[in-house]
Amino acid sequence: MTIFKKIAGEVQQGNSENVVELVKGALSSGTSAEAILNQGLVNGMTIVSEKFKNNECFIPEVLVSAKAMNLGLQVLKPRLAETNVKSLGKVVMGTIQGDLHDIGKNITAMLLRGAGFEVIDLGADVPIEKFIETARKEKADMVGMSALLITTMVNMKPVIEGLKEAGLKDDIKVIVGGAPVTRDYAEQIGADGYAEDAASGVDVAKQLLKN
Ligand code: B1M
Repeated sequence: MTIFKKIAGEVQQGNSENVVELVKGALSSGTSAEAILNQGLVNGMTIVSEKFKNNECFIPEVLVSAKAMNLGLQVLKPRLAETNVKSLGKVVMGTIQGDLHDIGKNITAMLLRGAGFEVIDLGADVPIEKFIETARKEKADMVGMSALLITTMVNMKPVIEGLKEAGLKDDIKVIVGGAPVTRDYAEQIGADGYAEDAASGVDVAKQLLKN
């Protein structure tokens, strides 16, 4: 079995310690950080994402795999910075103002990271202005908003309007999700993308940011 398959397998199993050891070993034997990332860590997480999408695994498994992948990524980070591996895009993400539900948002953020996006996670109950300010400051390619309450999903539209007023909307795509949000609603408020689950969120983000 190749080192990449081993790493991908340990990510799927959520064995953080083994992932870290294998990544360190691969680096010290001269394997490139980019190959370890894409063929090992990301491959493993992609399989977990697909299984999650098909109901073949559940939230706890996704969370442990994502944690294992993130720990492996921490080992690679200094090397990736040296080799300038290009991210798929910068996403500013959060649960909308008034809403404390962050489990779905966290999974989406983890899968986006796993797929190669840089994610700035603003957390939950994020004020409308904070999305806009951060998107501007960080020169984001995308803003991702999550809402779980019917009473808070209405706060997504002012973010999109605020991005327009700030002259940022032409350069920034907006993706929305969360249980009460629908494709129709996303269109109504002027979002560029909607995803009904976290794994589809990755597909939609890739689609929106492909050049
Ligand atoms: Co609350 N809650 N909750 N809650 N809670 C719901 C959402 C509710 C449906 C329960 C119910 O009544 N049956 C209901 C909302 C009703 C409505 O408006 N439609 C509700 C309510 C009413 C409330 C309170 C008002 C209760 C109260 O205090 N009276 C209160 C509100 C607090 C607030 O936010 N201001 C409240 C509080 C809480 C807890 C704090 C206790 C806790 C949240 C803990 C946390 O998140 N850290 C909680 C929980 C856990 C739930 C339920 C049980 C589970 C939500 C969840 O995490 N689902 C929920 C009932 C239910 O859904 N069965 C409920 C799992 C998660 C993986 O799914 O977040 O949908 P979800 O994410 C999915 C997709 O939607 C998508 O991908 C994810 C995975 O595939 N997705 C995205 C999500 N964001 C995305 C973003 C994307 C793309 C995809 O791109 C940007």
